[in-house]
Amino acid sequence: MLYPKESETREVKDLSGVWEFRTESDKNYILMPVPASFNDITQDINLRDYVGRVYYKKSFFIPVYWKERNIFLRVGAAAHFSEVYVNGNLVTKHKGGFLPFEAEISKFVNYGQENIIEIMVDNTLTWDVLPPGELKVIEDEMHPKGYKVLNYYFDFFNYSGIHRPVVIYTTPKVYIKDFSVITELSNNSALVKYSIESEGNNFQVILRDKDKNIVAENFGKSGVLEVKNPKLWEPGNPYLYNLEIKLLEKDNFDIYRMDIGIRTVRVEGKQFLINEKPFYFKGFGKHEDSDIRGKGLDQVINIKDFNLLKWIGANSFRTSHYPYSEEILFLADQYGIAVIEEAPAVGLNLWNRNEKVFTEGRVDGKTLEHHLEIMRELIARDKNHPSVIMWSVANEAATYEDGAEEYFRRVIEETRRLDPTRPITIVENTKASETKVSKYVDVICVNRYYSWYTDSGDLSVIEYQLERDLREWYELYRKPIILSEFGADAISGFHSDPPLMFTEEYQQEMIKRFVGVLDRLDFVVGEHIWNFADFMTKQSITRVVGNKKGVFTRNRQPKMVAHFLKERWSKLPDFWEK
Ligand code: BDP
Repeated sequence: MLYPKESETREVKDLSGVWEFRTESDKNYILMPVPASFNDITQDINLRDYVGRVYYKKSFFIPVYWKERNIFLRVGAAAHFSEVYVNGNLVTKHKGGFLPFEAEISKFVNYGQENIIEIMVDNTLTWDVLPPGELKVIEDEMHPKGYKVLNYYFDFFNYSGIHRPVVIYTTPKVYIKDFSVITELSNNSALVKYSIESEGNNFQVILRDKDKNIVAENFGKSGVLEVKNPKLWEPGNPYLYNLEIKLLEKDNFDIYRMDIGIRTVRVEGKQFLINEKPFYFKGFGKHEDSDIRGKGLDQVINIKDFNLLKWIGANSFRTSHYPYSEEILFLADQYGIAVIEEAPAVGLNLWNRNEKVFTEGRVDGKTLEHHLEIMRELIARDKNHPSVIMWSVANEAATYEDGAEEYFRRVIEETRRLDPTRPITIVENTKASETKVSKYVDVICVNRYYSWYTDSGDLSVIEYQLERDLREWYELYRKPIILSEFGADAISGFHSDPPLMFTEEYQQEMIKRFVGVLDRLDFVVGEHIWNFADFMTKQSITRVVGNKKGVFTRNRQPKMVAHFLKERWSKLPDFWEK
């Protein structure tokens, strides 16, 4: 699926801005920004914690000359179920809150007149959407009749609404629907293998370098571009070429351009190789989360975040726990930050060994169908980004359950079929001996919270427990390991010596001890700290206005440990033979 981009043959009308908005039971509309989560925009607690359907509405105009074109309406993401109406006609529906969807609306619009778009968004979580949840009616003497709660088992606030831009774009009648590139290296040249999806037949494909010089050209619907002495894309040194695709048909002349990178990724033995060099992941699990905006796209925050990643010496992050916006991936391509891209499969765990998750009525065949569909949509959206170097199919699922094995075998197999070029991982928090799934993946990602959730407050256990644990993983699977989460809540401004939990000293000391172990283990190929910044969660007795494991505050200011990491990561190269 192509990102909507302007060219000589395509126009894009961005409907971002102020929309009208109401909840299902409310007749009156209020003003609401798009993109943004609706939760933190007003002073109304009922809207902040609202569960159910909301309606967004806006008017727009379509010029008469667009009659000669195809007109598409595209929603970048809306959480979690959506229906889109144009002038009262249902034009598309979508399930899942973190991927785009679109519809051709040419036959529903009034040319040269006003049009109305309405988007219904429902944020109720069920067991057949990812991430899952369930609306429970509580029937006991402590609660009034009909009292409901939305239960979900993931640790971030269920921000809702239209989170990414809504755009209208045009194409010629016959047009470039999609394309994919795969890059390979041999000696001093690179092969850029491309294939185009279109009803047209005559194409010209041109690859240009940064100075706009043509470096390769071809004419087929699929083919190979050979680049002599290629400049490679890699973390820290992200060279981008521009790929221009032209559909050369008289009435359907179409042009689409995208910056692409030439690079290879593969796993061998203990190593994660980018361009055949052993890469070491330094970075974070992140969130799309910021004050007031919630999960709404904001390029101010996004560019600040990339500047902070560069400042601290990080070279990668994981899109924990869902696919991030396309805008973020374009920035990752440009800044040279490697991305582990994760499916929104989080909360597939009830944290109670007596309650099965992979069972009929919870994570079952319907969930699997949706998960497979999400992998298809995700790979279709992001296959051409050089920054995306691995897929993560889930975070902390109950992979010790019998039902998890067949479920994830299917998800991983489908992911590999769709994209044989990128390694696959699943992020685990089980014991090495208990998971039934890690044998199917290429890289082991493990989350660990020694001295935090277990032996709380006792930093002295870390070295012993972590080393034993990671060695066991390696012994059993012989695959490279990334410590994909570790960290402690630290409330900015809380200090104590000796270090006590929730202080900046404790967070720093914990992280220091963890990375000390990683340095001794040659099969560990990366360290991702949980989390880049403080973020909002649902309210609970273990969360102090959200999760405070950020190395930066929610307002993107450094805590003490940020300076330690900056120092450490500036000395640790991106590529090294451990
Ligand atoms: C891990 C989860 C992450 C949480 C983190 C924590 O993967 O989403 O926010 O723990 O508890 O289990 O801080």
